[in-house]
Amino acid sequence: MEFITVALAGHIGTITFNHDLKCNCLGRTLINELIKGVNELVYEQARVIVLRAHPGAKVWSAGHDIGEFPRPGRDPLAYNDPLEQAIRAIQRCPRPVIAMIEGTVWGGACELAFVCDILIGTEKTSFAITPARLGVPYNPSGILHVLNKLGGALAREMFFTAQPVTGERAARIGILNHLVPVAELEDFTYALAGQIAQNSPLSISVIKEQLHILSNALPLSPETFERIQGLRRIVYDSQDYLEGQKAFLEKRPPVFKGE
Ligand code: LCV
Repeated sequence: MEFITVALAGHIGTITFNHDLKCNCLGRTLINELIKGVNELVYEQARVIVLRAHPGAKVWSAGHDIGEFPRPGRDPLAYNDPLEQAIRAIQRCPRPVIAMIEGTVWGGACELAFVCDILIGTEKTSFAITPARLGVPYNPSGILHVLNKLGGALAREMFFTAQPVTGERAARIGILNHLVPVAELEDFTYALAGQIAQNSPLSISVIKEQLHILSNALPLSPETFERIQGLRRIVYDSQDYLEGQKAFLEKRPPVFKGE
């Protein structure tokens, strides 16, 4: 595979992002390989999967590949978008996925990390939720994942400011399960993975699926869903939606006009 590596030691699988040149951004190729790697490890009887970047990585993942945003006027995070497929693959994986996070996490990569079962970080970890910086409306399932993880107050702050939350604060408010020194991150993560691997994989897979079903058991009327979609269309039909991506690719601050 080109943009990830997959390894299995005993019952502990590891998937490592391997696209440092592009800050491990979540493009179609990397995501297809990630999903394939998860399926391979489950087939090979992994009982827990660690999702990580290379040791010393400055960026764990820079989120959706901005160069792959869909054409203007198309839903930027539609159901079959590769990023959405990756998020569902992690949620539906019958094995616990531990996000071992050294480095910064941006945009949709925050959501990908948030749907992992356990998050372990260091003082070099940070999370920045960036749709507002790019002119993107995000999407209902993603907002629900963030709400479930952060609660309303912090979700609003992170969506509206698009500013990073440090690892220390992330641990204090419960985004991270554990904050450990960089030098201890690997040992700590794999020791915890070892504890999981000793337990019943069948019991864990059924408990994980129940947690997933119940955390998404929010009934939405068709009318409510249609209203949300109408609101999102206003944004991805806008000039601001184009400006966000254009500014990033031209390496300049965006100039949003609210239209
Ligand atoms: C493509 C990239 C990216 C990238 N895509 O290094 O949440 S939503 O709704 O917005 C969702 C749709 C989403 O996830 O959108 C993407 C959100 N991500 C971001 O806003 C982060 C964008 N990236 C950055 O702000 C910087 O790259 C960081 C802070 C991650 C790293 O900065 P640093 O100065 O260390 P560069 O910016 O120079 O990036 C190195 C290379 O990676 C590419 C970037 O274009 C550059 O490529 P070139 O060397 O060809 O110029 N890159 C980084 N992020 N998301 N490409």
